[in-house]
Amino acid sequence: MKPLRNSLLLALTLLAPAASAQTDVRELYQAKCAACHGGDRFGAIGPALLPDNLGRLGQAGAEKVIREGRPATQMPAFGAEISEADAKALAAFVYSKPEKTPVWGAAEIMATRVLTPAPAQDKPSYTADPLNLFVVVEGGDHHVTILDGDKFEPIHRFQSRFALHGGPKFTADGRYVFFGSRDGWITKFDLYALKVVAEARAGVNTRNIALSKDGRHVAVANYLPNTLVVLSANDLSVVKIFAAGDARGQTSRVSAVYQAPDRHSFIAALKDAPEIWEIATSPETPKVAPGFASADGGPFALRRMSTSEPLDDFFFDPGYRHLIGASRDGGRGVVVDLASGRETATIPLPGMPHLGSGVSWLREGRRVIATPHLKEGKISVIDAQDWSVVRVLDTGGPGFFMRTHEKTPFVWTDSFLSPKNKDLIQIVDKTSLEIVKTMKPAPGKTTGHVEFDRSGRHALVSVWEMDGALIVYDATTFQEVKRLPMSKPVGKYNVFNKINFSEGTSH
Ligand code: DHE
Repeated sequence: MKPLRNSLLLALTLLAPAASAQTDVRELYQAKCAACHGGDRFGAIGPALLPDNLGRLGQAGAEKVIREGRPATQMPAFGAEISEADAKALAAFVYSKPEKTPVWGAAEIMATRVLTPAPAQDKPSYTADPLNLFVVVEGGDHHVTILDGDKFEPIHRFQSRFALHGGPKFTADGRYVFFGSRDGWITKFDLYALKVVAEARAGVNTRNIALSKDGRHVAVANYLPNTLVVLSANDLSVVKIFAAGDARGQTSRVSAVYQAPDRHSFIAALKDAPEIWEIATSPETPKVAPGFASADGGPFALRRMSTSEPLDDFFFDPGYRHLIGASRDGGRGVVVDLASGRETATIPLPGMPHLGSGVSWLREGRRVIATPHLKEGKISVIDAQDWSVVRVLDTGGPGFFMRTHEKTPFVWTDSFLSPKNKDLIQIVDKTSLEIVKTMKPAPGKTTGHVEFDRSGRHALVSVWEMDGALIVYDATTFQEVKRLPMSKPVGKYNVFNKINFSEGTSH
């Protein structure tokens, strides 16, 4: 927030009626919060204050932020100005359903668009290998660090939008990277010029983004409103907006969208309707995507695949022939053959699989996939030919992320969600499926999310705290090589591994 904004906020705050338990919560909101978060709670320079946007903060957490402020952000502490009862009332208010449904169509998106083109250059403005950069999302103070993946030295750091979520998406040449925030902001960043070149707000509550194989379009999955938005990757202008819902008219949130590179398509998960969407991104789509009827061809043609229940959180097998979706009750995975569009198998996956974090590798000549469980300390290893469960491994606790690389014999995982063992990193042998090493990189601190460098020789691990760190490990000896201080580095993404769709990382 600029100093002028701060003075404006301060003036509004001072002019506001003295807070008391009798204060109407709406008036209080308008006086204290609306300047930054928008009169309608849909967000402005501060994030949207709606239940879905606030995620896991919870009402008690929101009350604390109202009273104490949020470190390393522009959110001031209101504890000295308003009573405890008013802070509680405000927290309950921001967790209530909004009075009006947000209208966020092409006009609203285009009105937010800002273009800041970088000077033309055909080489990076640094000497580091541009394909071995790591893009590190630091959620603590909402920044992004660009890290040299050979020297493990930061070469640039910039402020991001509030609460980026999901993996950033890279153009095939590794030059541009796109970020999505939970508030719907899409940011295009030039990795040669090290500069944000375009931004637009594509939704009020957004899940994630995907880039088409030809690099020409960005798809945005939204919860609010119920839309899937296609933007031009060039200048983030609106190309198409799909109202999400099934063929019978049941409207739905879009819980995720992915690029299926082998099929030249986007594949989207509908949260509230038993349907999977496939969207053509090229005239080639019907030729390379079995099941996508040629009559469906044309830009952004939509193919609907009916499922027995809504599926969110997807994993694809290499080649994008099958999709594995997580059932809503979290007890099983459902395999959908993308050629026939039909469910062909179910996999018992109790303990809520986190398929988005799945990885895959060849084990004794057979392709396996592995996924952590969010509700128990287990990893399921599945045979991707017959969908049988090969092994269920016991880990130190429920984990969120897994990573491997074609050139390492190991898979790394965390116990991120375990109250007792949130500081554990465990390393699994890809052949024996035994845990070969358990480490505590920062005892007592939440530790997780691993990403390899392009060679597979180093693994980078996050200490997920405000005064956190990125720890570089030798991926063969498991010895620490370097520790870089970072502000809650929620995720890190290696350009080479991403643009080559490495089987060991997320896509
Ligand atoms: Fe995520 C990726 C869904 C909560 C951090 N998360 C994803 C993706 C999905 C997803 C579908 C894949 C999108 C992509 O990369 O394009 N996440 C969900 C949820 O449904 C869930 C459980 C509840 C929610 O509130 O949305 C959830 N996620 C979280 C968190 O609480 C995390 C730990 C902290 C945060 O920042 O919100 C979190 N999610 C991440 C990260 C990735 C991610 C860091 C990217 C992982 C990667 O390596 O690609």
